Order: sequence, then C-alpha cells, then structure tokens
Amino acid sequence: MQLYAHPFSSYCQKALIALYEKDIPFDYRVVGGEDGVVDAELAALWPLKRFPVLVDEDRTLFEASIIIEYLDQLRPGAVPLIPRDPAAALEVRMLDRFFDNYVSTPQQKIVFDSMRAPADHDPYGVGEARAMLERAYGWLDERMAGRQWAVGETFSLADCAAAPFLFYADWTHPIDKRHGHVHAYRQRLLARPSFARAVDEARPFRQYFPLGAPDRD
Ligand SMILES: N[C@@H](CCC(=O)N[C@@H](CS)C(=O)NCC(=O)O)C(=O)O
Repeated sequence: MQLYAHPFSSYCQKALIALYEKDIPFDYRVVGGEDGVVDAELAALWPLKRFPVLVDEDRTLFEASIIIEYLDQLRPGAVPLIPRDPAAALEVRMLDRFFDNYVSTPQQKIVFDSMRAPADHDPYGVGEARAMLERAYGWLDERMAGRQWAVGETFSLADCAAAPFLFYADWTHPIDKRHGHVHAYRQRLLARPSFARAVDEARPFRQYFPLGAPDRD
C-alpha cells in the first residue's frame, strides 16, 4: 500500500490515524519534495492533486473518509471504525460530514484567505467562515456533554476527522473557554496514541502554518 500524503496536512492526518489505529504498514509517499517526483506520481494518479491518495495494488482511492472506509473493510478488527450496526454507522458518517463540512471547510477558508494577495482577500467570506465555526463549536459542545467520543462508546471514523480538524480549528479561530466539552474532547483526541503520533510527525512543519502556529498543541 502506498499513501500519498504530507504530515502537516489535516486530511492526511485523518487517514494516517486510521492506518496507525489498525497498525497497517504502508509506503509513505511524501508530497511536496524538491525533486517533484512524488508530486508527478500523484498528478498521474489523481489529476485534482488533492491528498491523501491511497494505492493498493490496482486500486486508487481518494477522499480521506473513503480511504478510512476501505481500511476498515480490509481490517475491521475487534472495534471497527465504522460500526457494524447500520444505524450507528449512519451516525458516524453524519458526524464525519459535520467535521469535514462545518469545521474543516471554514477553517481552511480562513487559512487560504490569509495566503492571498491583499487585493484578493474576501473579508465577507472569512466572516461567514468564523460564524460557521462559532455555530459548529456551540453545537458540538452540547453534543459532547457526557460523551467520550463523537458517536457511541468507541473511537470511530468521526473521531479520525475530529482530531486534526479541531486541532487546526483551535489554532485558526480559538474555541472559546465556555465550550469546555469541546476543549476536553480535543485534549482526549490529542492523547490518543494514533493522533499523538500524527501530531509529532507534523511538528517540524509548524513554522509553515500561514497564520503562525501558537506555542502549544
Ligand atoms: N476532500 C478531500 C480534501 C483533501 C484536501 O483538501 N487536501 C489538501 C491538504 S489538507 C490538499 O490536497 N491540498 C493541496 C491543494 O489544494 O492543492 C479529502 O477528504 O481527502
């Protein structure tokens, strides 16, 4: 198996968490190298050039959620990342969509806007993104009251998404102290060995965070 990814990328960390949870060996094809070799391979596999991309023999998969579903089918283990119960599986997928669409998407909007030339800034869009993050934090805080993980009693696909997205969202648009359940959940995710490993592997790249990385996890 080959994973085209970069350690500092949130969507790649999402897929890496699943690989580490399941202890699946893979060949790490790190994008962004100076010689451009891995980037050329990625472009040939997936012209949209978004990563992560997983290659397993003649199968090429893009989209972090789908990569995780694939890994889970391959190695469900004692506690699958997508529950076997269909109703629970639907809830996991719903929360996975929540973290992609309402935490990661507005977080990335703010970061990408900061990288634009001054004339191309979109303050209205950034304001909308910040408002969406505020609503998402508020909703999640109520949901996480009395919960350890996003859905049910065990770590799932939804937590694979939550970990990197809440990590970077708090750097980008800090989670207010009143959202204590979200803070506690973010800390639990940081303590999870699979995510702790992904965070450690990304440490050397913190200087590249466009908004300036805070001096903390
Ligand atoms: N929907 C994709 C998003 C992947 C994505 O946006 N990856 C970013 C890195 S976090 C990327 O490829 N950035 C490079 C680019 O935009 O060209 C997924 O779930 O995997």
